[in-house]
Amino acid sequence: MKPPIAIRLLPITLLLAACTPSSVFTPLADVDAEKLPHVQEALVAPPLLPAYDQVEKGGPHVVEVELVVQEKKVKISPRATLWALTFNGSVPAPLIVAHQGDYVQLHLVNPATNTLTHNIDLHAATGAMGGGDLTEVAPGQEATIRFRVIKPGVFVYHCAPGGVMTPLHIASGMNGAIMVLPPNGLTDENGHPLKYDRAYYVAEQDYYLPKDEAGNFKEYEKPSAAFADMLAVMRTLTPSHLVFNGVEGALQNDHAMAANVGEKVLFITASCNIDARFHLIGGHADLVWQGGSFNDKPLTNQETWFVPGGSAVAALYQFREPGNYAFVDHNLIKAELFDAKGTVKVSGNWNNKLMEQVAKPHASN
Ligand SMILES: [Cu+2]
Repeated sequence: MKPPIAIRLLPITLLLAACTPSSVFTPLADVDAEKLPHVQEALVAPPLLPAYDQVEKGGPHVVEVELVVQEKKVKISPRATLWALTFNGSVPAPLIVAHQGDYVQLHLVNPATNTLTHNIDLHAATGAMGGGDLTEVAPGQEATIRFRVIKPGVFVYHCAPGGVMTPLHIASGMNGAIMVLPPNGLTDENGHPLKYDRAYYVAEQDYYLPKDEAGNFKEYEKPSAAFADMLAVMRTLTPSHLVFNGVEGALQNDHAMAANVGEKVLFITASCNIDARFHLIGGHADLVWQGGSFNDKPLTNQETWFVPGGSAVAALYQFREPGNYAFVDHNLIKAELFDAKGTVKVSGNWNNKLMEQVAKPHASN
């Protein structure tokens, strides 16, 4: 006797279910945020990342982070000082790391010594204004939001007080990024688990500093005193400064990023406002998660990767040769006439099988 039709179709149904990829529209398993374990993540200044696990242990969690707004004068080049608006004192602001399905509980503090109202719009958060409306804090106030990170990838965050204040605050340094790893870590272009050896967060920053009649960059008594002049410069869409990680030379010489031959290095590259194109001179991006999504298969062997303003992109490279690698915006006018560049200092043994000097420079016959 034949089994009922429903039972005969069951194996096919199960097979189809197993083969159907989960959709971006499939909600994550429901959890009670009140009952999840909390972990405190101590944020650090870029290009470094806080301590975290690439593969989540016993998740999901509530990842607690604190951002304290600091309005402070920063010398961004030998001739220019800016009233930087910062989260935790650095430009860019710290990179936050969580895993898909976690909650991020963010405590935003605006000390009474500050002069302006600030908030935070997180591109990794879901809901109108990205948390901006829920976190608006005047000097002397603080607020906390908790949001679930439902999409894996890299995302920027920034201050967004509204109107022209938003680009003014972003172009004064008030932006950072979040990396939301898949719970089981990254996967390569073939879908295999991928571990990396170290990671750096590099962001391009555009500034619009006004000059006086003598051609010197102006200084102001407080941040808001600069805004009318800054807006006039911003209207030209021509930055006065373009730098990696906040100030000229932030990632060069003694501040170069370190790596060893053989290591796989993940670069979280970002630009909150202006389009950027990252290039590692003498290397490549073995893998690029273009657009920032870790759900998507990474592109392979990219020479230069594009980072549209208002986004972050992750790229991974395994260094095969030692040396000082220039890491640039390959609009080389931005790299060399401005300072949109850094250095990766790679230690190890040179491999002649990859490149060697066959004849030293000598006079031609
Ligand atoms: Cu702000």
